[in-house]
Amino acid sequence: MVKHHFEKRLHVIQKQHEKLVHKKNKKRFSNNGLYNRYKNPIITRGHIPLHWRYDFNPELNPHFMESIGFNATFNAGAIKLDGKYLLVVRVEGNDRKSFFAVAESPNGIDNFRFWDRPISLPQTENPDVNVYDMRLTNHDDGWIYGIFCTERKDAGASASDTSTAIAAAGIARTKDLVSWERLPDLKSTSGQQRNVVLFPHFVEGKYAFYTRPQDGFIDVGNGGGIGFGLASSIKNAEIKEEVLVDTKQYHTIYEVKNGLGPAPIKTKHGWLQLAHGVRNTAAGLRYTLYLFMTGLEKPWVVTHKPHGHFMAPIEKERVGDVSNVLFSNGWIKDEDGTIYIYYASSDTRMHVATTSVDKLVDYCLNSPEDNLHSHLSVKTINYLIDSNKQYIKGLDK
Ligand code: M1P
Repeated sequence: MVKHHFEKRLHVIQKQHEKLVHKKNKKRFSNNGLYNRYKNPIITRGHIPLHWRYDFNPELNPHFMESIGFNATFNAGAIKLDGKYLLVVRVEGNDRKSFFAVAESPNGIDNFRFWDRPISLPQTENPDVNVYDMRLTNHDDGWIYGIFCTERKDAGASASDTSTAIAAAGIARTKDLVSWERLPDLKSTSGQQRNVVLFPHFVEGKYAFYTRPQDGFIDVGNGGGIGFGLASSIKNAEIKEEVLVDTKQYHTIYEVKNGLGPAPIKTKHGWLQLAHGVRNTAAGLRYTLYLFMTGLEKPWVVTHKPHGHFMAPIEKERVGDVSNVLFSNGWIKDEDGTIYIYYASSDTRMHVATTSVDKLVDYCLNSPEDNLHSHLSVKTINYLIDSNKQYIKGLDK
């Protein structure tokens, strides 16, 4: 009887799992024409392999109950290797600890399946309490780097303060996403670091990082934002000086904070950059994605920046563990110019949107900037209305 119960549950759960993993995705029509969303999320907690969750021994687990629970799968780094679309997913357990696990797809839009085991990340002498949000960079030096946030309890906090953490950029490198070498955390003078991204090329013979000098206690001027700095060595990476690339600003979508997403994509017009901006609302923080371009020779100088957000949470994306959040730290450019944007909604599940280098460059080059005042926004709209009227009048002639 018990055996029958075990087998029945096992059968149902396996069937459900396989159905979910093999579910085909469907491109949705896009009104803005900038990118296409897809019908289904690509990775959810339901994708976590069953052998990570259930004890398959009926003697030990006669009711076939889940013994290790998972809460969310989000904020994934992305890379294409040997023709496979690979995401290094932030997996969060029911115990609130995040870790990294690779999920692989043959086409980048569906059939994502986790590898056999999560990544066993080597530790430094100061063990991580929590790790999250890895950015992958295929660097000129031949390594694939994973830069991620590592958090530990603030040793200086009072005994009654059980939540203050110190965040730093952890650095690990690999050739295959299976074996990882851990290097010392990034050191910088601007306090804590989150959202750090390694630039793929050497700059002045040094490793170049996009940083986020705004979490810490040291005032970097202009209120902080996305920064950029150089480190002579990666084995002991230290940034002594950061310049600001994109500062947070009053009454914008990045008024409270911003951070770079994935490593930039090179185009002949400049580097495409995807970032998230955070603003406050009465309902809490709102995270949206925005796009800008930096110079080819000076990848720390913004050359084009369309107004406002490029992508914001819609429909079911709006709700989750931390609602009203879109976050992206991974994208892949294919040989034919297709770009796969991997984004998470509300710190809960992963999605994909597809677009192309041409479309994103066109958007960066030709969309109006944020002129920071309502009356100037109206002026920009009127400019488009006028030129449309003139064009349509010309058609009538
Ligand atoms: O909850 C939203 C995001 O909050 C943090 O991002 P940031 O440091 O830019 O504010 C991170 O915890 C991120 O993982 C999370 O998605």
